[in-house]
Amino acid sequence: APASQGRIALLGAPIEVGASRRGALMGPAGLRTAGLVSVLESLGYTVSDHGDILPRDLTTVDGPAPANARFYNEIAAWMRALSARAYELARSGDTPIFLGGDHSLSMGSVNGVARHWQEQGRKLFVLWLDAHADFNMPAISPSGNMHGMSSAFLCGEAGLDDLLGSEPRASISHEQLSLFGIRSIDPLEKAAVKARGVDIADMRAIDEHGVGVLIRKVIEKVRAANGVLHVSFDVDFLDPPLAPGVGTTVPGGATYREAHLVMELLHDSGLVRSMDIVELNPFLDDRGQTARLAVELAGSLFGQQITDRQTPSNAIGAA
Ligand code: EXY
Ligand code: MN
Ligand code: MN
Ligand code: MN
Repeated sequence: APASQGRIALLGAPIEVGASRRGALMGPAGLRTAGLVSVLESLGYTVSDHGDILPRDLTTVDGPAPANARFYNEIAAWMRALSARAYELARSGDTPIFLGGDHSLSMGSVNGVARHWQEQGRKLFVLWLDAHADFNMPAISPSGNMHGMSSAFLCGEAGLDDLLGSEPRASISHEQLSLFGIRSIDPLEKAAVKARGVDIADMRAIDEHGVGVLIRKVIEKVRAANGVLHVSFDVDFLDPPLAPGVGTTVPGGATYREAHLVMELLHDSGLVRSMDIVELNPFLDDRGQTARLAVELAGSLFGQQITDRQTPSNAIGAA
């Protein structure tokens, strides 16, 4: 194995009530079964698996819930616990990977990680690899499903203001969010993304320019601000035939090589400090193929190379 690369901490969050279909609670187990720990160890990391946060560990929330936010109280309880754990893991110096569970979990994981970096005087940028923008809020969501609200919540959009209770809310500006791979967006959500000027690489832009150019733009933005990067990877970013194990497939997603190249370039940037892997639904998967691809892609994000030819000469930041 290569020389020590540092420490990675895994934390599972088997939450599924943010989505409309059940089964994402099996996601953390699916990722472990597909070999996540051994892939990361083979790359030279020391991996500590902190297991899953469990419903019995949560402090009950039973206040009044905002309208059109399904399972608000349950999700609030998850997010308070997750934000606190994410903050502690980031502060320990480990690189945390949060295993979902549906995408609502990022409201807690990213908030906690961002709080840590804010204390260090570094801005946390968030790359949202997803078929969806997840930029709804209760006032505009067509479904009330909270996994469709997480990126907007993180940017401080109004409507879920007490979600984190006494857990400090990190401030992430719209400029720190990059949506990537988007191909399904609701009408009012589209207007909101546009009004806020959120940076968005939709699938048409990817078709026109290629993922290499567009990911380098994200990397340049982070580097110019002396920031660090969190990668929030929704497996529905991938094209459905490659990744059937997700409740919200949308045609026309990232190909196998596009997805790997995104991860390889992000690795070479040296800016990635944390990751979510979300929306894997093993109940819908085909013989583990989606789980295995998600693990492969995590491998590329953390340094797996085809020919061990590290940092192509044309990559951003190449010596
Ligand atoms: N935009 C739709 C909604 O808000 O209901 C669908 C959201 C699906 C979200 C998935 C996790 O990325
Ligand atoms: Mn999502
Ligand atoms: Mn999605
Ligand atoms: Mn703004």
